[in-house]
Amino acid sequence: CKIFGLTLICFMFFSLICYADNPIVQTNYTADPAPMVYGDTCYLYTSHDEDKIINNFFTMNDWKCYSSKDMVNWTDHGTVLAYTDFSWAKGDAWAGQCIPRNGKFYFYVPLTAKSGGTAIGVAVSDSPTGPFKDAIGKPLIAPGYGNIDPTVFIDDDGQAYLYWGNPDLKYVKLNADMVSYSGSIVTVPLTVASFGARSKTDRATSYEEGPWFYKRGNLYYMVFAGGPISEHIAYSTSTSPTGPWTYRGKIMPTQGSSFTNHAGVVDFKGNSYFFYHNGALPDGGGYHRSVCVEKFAYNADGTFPTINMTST
Ligand code: FUB
Repeated sequence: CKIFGLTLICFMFFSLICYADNPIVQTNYTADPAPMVYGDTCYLYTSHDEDKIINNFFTMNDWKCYSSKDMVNWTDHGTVLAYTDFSWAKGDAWAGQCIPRNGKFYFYVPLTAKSGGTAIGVAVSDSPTGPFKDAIGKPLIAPGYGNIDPTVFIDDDGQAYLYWGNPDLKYVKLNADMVSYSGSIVTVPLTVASFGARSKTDRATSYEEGPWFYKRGNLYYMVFAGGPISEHIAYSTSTSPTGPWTYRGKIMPTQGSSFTNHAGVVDFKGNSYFFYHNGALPDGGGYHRSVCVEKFAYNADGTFPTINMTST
């Protein structure tokens, strides 16, 4: 009985610790969470804010990977890709997303090109934990303006889509090889009906950046960071992977000390999880961010509940 009592107290204690364990990563500043469910594991790819901030801006050189089988205990797989792995890039390892296809793992990442402008590269690996290497030796999306924050999704019919961008939201249809695309780049019409009204006139809608594209049932979701800054997270839905989109409202209000936020959403082992970032670690803030996760349940009609940060 005494042992049982002790066990019960220990269980309650550790349960409390485990579920209060935001930020997920407390050994590095991490941002831009991109969860990927593969088999019985949730992999979490993050960008990485360096400890030393240069010129009061993002100082970001590489991407990290973590994994969990229970959303409580996480394994650190270290750095799995860096801007230096792309011969054509000169820095700015910002928000990426990885996806499995045919036994390989394709990691789409934005970079600043040596020739100038932002571009999207694709790296490939035989393992979700890398090592990843540049798949094509050149940008997948050529250098231009605002080519950041790629999100990738493969539809039930096998067609893969890559969306990205700030201030525009763009997409292409990827070929089955996942390292090339067909057709031209499409710019999504940013209307208030599709992406919500903005409280300032600097942009047409609340869409700012950080799209996260996926499908649940027959509905396509575009979760995104909304402005003006400081960012909140909002979403739109569509019955087609290419829109038109209908604005559905805010998910996570502006909270915490990071002026950006960036979401990733997955279902894993029967539950839904909402990943985001904030400035919750000591010395945290806009250039020292931390990735967090909240378990949530969709409303019966497929809409999101409001999700608040449990640590800021
Ligand atoms: O991490 C750098 C940039 O901040 C990302 O590309 C945006 O989504 C925002 O999180």
